[in-house]
Amino acid sequence: RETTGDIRRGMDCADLKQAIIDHINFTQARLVSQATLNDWYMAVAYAVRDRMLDDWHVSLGHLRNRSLKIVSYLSAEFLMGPHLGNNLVNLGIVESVRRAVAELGQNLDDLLRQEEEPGLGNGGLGRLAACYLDSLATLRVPAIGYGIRYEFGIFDQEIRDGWQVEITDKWLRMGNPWEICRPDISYLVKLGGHTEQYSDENDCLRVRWVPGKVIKGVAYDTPVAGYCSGVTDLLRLWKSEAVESFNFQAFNLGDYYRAVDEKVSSETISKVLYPNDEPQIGKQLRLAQQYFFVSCSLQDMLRIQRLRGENIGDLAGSFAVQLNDTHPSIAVAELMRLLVDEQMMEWEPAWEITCNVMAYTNHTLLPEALEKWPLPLFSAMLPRHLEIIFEINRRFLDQVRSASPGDDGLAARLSIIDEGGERYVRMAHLASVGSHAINGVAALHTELLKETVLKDFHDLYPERFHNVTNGVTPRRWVLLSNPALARLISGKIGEGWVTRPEELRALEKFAGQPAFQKSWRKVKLENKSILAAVIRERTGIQVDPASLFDVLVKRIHEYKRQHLKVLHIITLFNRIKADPKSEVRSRTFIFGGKAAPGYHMAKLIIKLITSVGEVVNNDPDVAGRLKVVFFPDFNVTNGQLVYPAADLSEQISTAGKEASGTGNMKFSLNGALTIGTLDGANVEIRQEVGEENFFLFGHTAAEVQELKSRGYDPRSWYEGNAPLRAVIDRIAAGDFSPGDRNLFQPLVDQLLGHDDYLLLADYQAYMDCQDRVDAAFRDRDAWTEMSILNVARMGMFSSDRAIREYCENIWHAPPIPGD
Ligand code: 26R
Repeated sequence: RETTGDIRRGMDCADLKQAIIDHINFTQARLVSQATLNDWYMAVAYAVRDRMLDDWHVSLGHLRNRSLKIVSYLSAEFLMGPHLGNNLVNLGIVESVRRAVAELGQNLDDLLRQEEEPGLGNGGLGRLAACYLDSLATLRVPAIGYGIRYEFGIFDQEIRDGWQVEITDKWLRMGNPWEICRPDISYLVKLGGHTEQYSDENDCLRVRWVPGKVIKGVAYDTPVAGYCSGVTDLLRLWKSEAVESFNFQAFNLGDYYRAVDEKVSSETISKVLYPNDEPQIGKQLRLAQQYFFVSCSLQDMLRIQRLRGENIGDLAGSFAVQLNDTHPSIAVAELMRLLVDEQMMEWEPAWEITCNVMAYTNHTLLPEALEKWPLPLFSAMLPRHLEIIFEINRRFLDQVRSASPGDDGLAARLSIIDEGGERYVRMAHLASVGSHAINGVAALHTELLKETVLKDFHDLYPERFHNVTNGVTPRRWVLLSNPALARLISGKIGEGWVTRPEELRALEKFAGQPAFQKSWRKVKLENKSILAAVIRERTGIQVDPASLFDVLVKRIHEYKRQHLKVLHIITLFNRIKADPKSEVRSRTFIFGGKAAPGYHMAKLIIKLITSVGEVVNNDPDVAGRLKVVFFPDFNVTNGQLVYPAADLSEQISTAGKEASGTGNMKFSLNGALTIGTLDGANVEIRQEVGEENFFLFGHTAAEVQELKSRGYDPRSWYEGNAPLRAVIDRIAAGDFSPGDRNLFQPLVDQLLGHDDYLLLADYQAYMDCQDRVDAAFRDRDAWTEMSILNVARMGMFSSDRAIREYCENIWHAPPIPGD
């Protein structure tokens, strides 16, 4: 058929084909006959992007609509995952593009695999930001995600000799068809130097910041399409560059190489993502990154405010700024600086605006993860901000003291400055003082936040505290990643669940139906076969799709207790070795996740997993009944393969340690049953799906506290439990480390000496619970019914629900009317 001639917008198969060929010829500058797979991918990506632009322009136009509030989501991380598949889903053009591509002799799935995912995040926090952008656009809320365009994202993981090896993530190598560079949208950012006082024309005393260095931030924009919503929001990431003019002096003096050095050091700021899942370290560059993207973003908001024709004084009516953890919390001081030093506003109105604009989300209670910056480092880089923070703190502590006279302990505990020894700026305190709303990310986490880390703030400002339990987008995590399940569900109850997941409840009445159960199992088995093939290809390990797929994928951390899972595996191994004929059910244990490069214990845990796998997988007595797989390079792309193939989801962190978890939601939404502790969002998942459909074990957060306060002694748990002793002794004896029997000694020492995360105390409960899992899996119909009920009752964990709560309770941001 003829094309309609609309090569940029047309949705007919013929239009799409023409558009793709056009991009091969004129964007990739290739003849179709010479085009590589990457050329095809790029051409399809550009053709799809073209089709997002009309909506985008309309949506960007709404940023000027004074009756709409703009959500400004400030995050050092956005773990977006591959764009092409998601955009096809959200635009509703998967099938038409698949056909067009096929008629051009290409396979869409091959092209989808060609995309290198933008891994601009570590894990949960960055992926949450990505799910939230999807929901904001789907719910038609005007929003801008502001962050950093890292040239190198989270490292790629390879496994060599059972150890993790980090490889630089050169994701931009082949170009990025989804971003649009906006050289005209750029801001100057100052660093270092000193401050001076001066009198303005009204004889008012003011402060001027004379920087030691100035860099430039350039906007790179990526469209974020809502699911069939007509709204496309904006992800704006900043790249750091040298300011051309700044070092002209050096250049003129003939110091050409110094000028080039300047350029290199300026570009360093947005060069690489920090693997921040490790205890905070005094990394100067990281503070520079945070300040850099926050300053660009706030300057951009002030520009938009002017474009809207509104006063800077009304900023809080135009923007709701969400601080995704403390990483962007320097925004509190930076907005004060912009308002007071540059907009010449008085302190009090500036402070009122700042507090009304800002809101802060806390994502972790782990003390070692709470950001604090040594004063000398801070003042060397941000001298003016330190003065502003001192002033914020002075006024704040005056209030505290007048409310609780004489309580110096309280003032010291609340102070933004930690003065107990070496002095630090406590970023969580800065964020809490400067925000009108503070929230945790799951019910339990918010309660613990109020009782522990932010207790004094809660006593002071109880009305500021909210809970918003995390959510995940059912578009990427079901429609895109598990199309077979999506089809099965929609065939039964229609497609409304994609935006109204409470409709999944309608599945409940089919949960016991044999024919439906059979189709359900077939989908799961197909997903498992697909994963099995990939496992074979990437690890050489052959696994049986009929076995129970028992999956633990997440960042590697002691608190997440991947090694507790290893203790389980070795326990089963010991049962077999003690009696090769003993009945041990067939299971495939799948691990995945990255360890922070400097976190030695986490890396040793990976080595333990692969080493145990080496022994178990090849043991003649085991005879293939147990298989241990470490799936390398767990990321969004691989997650899309793994979650749909799981039978059992492992959520086994020490109670009180995992703020929420979001992988737990992805698994359950894809029909896996959960074995887990009462931690993070597990608590609410269990409530929703029903306790009879959830495998619970372990000490509660309160019991953990209690145990520790009474003086926890791991050795007594070890000595009192024979199977546990046998497991630990086997590791300590070097049974899994031939040639180096001391390899795992640090791990054994940690467990027997401190066991900070109470593995030994939870060991027996975990084993018993796993035995119940085995028994349950034997009854296939009952298991399938539980699986269906899990999916049917997971509606509340859609990120749409979470975003609605933020909009109503925290941002007061309505959707764009119409449609
Ligand atoms: C030191 C340490 C263990 C550490 C952990 C985590 C350091 C830094 C982090 C990053 C934090 C901020 C983070 O990513 N938190 C995760 O946020 C997710 C989204 O809210 C939660 O689901 C998850 O439970 C939490 O760990």
